Amino acid sequence: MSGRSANDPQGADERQYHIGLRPGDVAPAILLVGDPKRAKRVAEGFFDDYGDPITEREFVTYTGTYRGMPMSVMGTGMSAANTEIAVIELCQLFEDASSVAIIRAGSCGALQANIGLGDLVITQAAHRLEETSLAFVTPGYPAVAHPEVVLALAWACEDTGAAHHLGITATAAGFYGAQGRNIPGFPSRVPAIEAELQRMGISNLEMEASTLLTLSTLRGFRAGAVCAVYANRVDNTFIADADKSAAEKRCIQAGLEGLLKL
Ligand code: R1P
Repeated sequence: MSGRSANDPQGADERQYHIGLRPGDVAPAILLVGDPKRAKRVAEGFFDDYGDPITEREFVTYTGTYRGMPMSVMGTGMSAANTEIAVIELCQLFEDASSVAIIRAGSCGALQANIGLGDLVITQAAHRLEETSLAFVTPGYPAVAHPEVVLALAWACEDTGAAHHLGITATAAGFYGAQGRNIPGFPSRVPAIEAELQRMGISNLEMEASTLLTLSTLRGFRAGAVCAVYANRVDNTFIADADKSAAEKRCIQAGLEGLLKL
């Protein structure tokens, strides 16, 4: 036997099993992004300096400084399940969870006509349509962004002039069926979900925020999310490639400036 625990299978060197990180490898100010290549773009395009990336499976982490403040960026890959692993293992790296702040800088689809392609949506709370958080809390449990993170992100957007909206984010369990997308041969069982969410006043739809926010409340760290709008589900439009990179940059900058203000 290895002496390792099945419940928490970190290595003897204290390296977390899936994310490959040890205490001291990451700063307590963390930007989470879905796309691992976005993590690279954050380090290369925004950090003052940074060390070699640490990679394990699909998780990739860079640690450096942003405008003099130690920060890390982790690419988690997509989904609530990946977010659960990333957040729980990241929390094992810190003795005092209250010192940790995590902001997700993601992409999303807008559910309201007044939210334009390339705008940013700052999550105030999330509607939990994923199942990962149900393993921790009951269906009615609120997934709420920390108010200091919401204010920091809104302030960051004001500072940088990024068009932004505050609202409720729905977090789905998948990209196609769970978000009502009908692909030939793969009919969604919930084809009207975007119209229903729109009627409920929900701003945007993505796949990670509610898991992050639920776990943040449980563990006691500050968390929030800001997403760039790549699609609008009301008029069925998708951002042009030429505009996508600029929208991603605005989102990353909002997230990093938000962390700076916390
Ligand atoms: C789907 O294309 C992915 O993009 C969105 C969704 O939440 C999902 O992860 O976020 P990211 O761009 O951060 O990955």
